[in-house]
Amino acid sequence: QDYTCIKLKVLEFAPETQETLAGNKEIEGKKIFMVAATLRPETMYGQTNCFVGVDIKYGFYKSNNADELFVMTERAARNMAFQKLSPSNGEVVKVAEVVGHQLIGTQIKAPLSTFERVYVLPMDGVLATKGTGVVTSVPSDSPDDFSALSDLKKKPDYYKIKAEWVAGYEPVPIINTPTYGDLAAPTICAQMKINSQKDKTQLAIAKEAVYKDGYYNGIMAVGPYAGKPVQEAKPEIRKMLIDCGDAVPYNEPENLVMSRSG
Ligand code: ZZB
Repeated sequence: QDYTCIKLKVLEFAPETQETLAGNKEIEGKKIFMVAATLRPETMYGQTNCFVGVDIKYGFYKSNNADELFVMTERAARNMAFQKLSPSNGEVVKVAEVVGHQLIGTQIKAPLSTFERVYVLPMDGVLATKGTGVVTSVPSDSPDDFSALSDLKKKPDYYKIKAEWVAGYEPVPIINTPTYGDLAAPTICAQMKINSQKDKTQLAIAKEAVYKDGYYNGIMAVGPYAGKPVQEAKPEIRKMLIDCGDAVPYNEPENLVMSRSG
């Protein structure tokens, strides 16, 4: 899989992470990024939050830039070390570690997002075995993200989040599709009566449907490629993000990937 890893700059860590990092000299003065693997760089305009798994371990790793640390799974760090994304070839240097639940409530800056700051939130379906274990959320075009974000809005206490971390973060229309309009994920979730992120079978069908419609027939509704087909905009937006340092290319061998559909 040819992923684009989006660098979500940490503006302020949740208190539980701050406690773990306190006094850690390796952290001082560094820019720290939650690194999210995506196959849909053209959707980054619609980011409303970032998802992590509450029980997944996340390390803070030295990157190929001495000023920048990457937060992700150990597995991703090992892969990146052979893709020129660590201090030297094959070298993995972890300077801190937290468990996902400690990151919940962390504020980040998501490149291209219309929101100035977004929050790190919990999602059940985040796989430690795929990408970086950090998922950037685009509820307008991803049924998984829309259903998870909706669950959080309905039951903030149950998910141990503050209501203000999701309040006002509505799906942003970024891509027009012939079948599902400009809010494809909310539309298909309503049509299929998907009520929660636990509706896995239905969500897999919804994902496939909006992915195809968005990719083959979608027209960008925002950004410099507004009016252009998604297929045309996708590589351009990917390049733009990489060129300005907001993203890095990351490859994962197909046979090592476990997809949510199995
Ligand atoms: C932003 C985005 C916007 C995504 C969208 C999808 C969609 P696939 O095809 O199954 O390989 N993802 C990445 N890492 C993980 C993980 N560790 N656990 C769970 N989900 C993960 O799916 C690739 C997508 O799965 C990635 O692209 C990411 O979400 C998510 F509008 O990033 B995507 C219709 C899908 N739309």
